[in-house]
Amino acid sequence: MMIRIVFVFLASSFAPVLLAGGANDHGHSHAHESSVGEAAAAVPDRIVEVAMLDSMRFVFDPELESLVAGEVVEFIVRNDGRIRHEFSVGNAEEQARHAEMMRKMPNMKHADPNAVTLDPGETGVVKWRFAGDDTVVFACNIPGHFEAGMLHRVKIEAGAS
Ligand SMILES: [Cu+2]
Repeated sequence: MMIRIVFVFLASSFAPVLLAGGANDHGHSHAHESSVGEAAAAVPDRIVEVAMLDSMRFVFDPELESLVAGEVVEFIVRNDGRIRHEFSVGNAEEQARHAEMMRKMPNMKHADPNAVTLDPGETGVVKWRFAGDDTVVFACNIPGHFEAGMLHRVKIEAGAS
């Protein structure tokens, strides 16, 4: 139910942005179509563990310094802190909108394909197929966390064909 409300909120508030960005090309546009790819059910090309810490850091294992268009990465995310954290995938603009929404509804817990919100000790999975050549922003949008540095940016490289 919560997801549906959020979806409607996103769709109504940001439709002009989506249209301006030309994201609506094949008529199957939805809230999680992004310039950096989409959630994927495919077998992952690689698996990356992500620890979320109260020092407002993501620790990627192995380190995540590059991404290639077309690859599917499964992120196994674990909250090693004592407070709630979130791991979300998006471009800079999407993360800014998401942060704004979180400021309005700070207790919202995500079950969206592009994000997991985890209480201390919890584990979650985000599986994502990267596409395009934008810069991915991995972010925790719990109010104050992004501002404190809880983000990681990686530019998507063109894939070998
Ligand atoms: Cu956080």
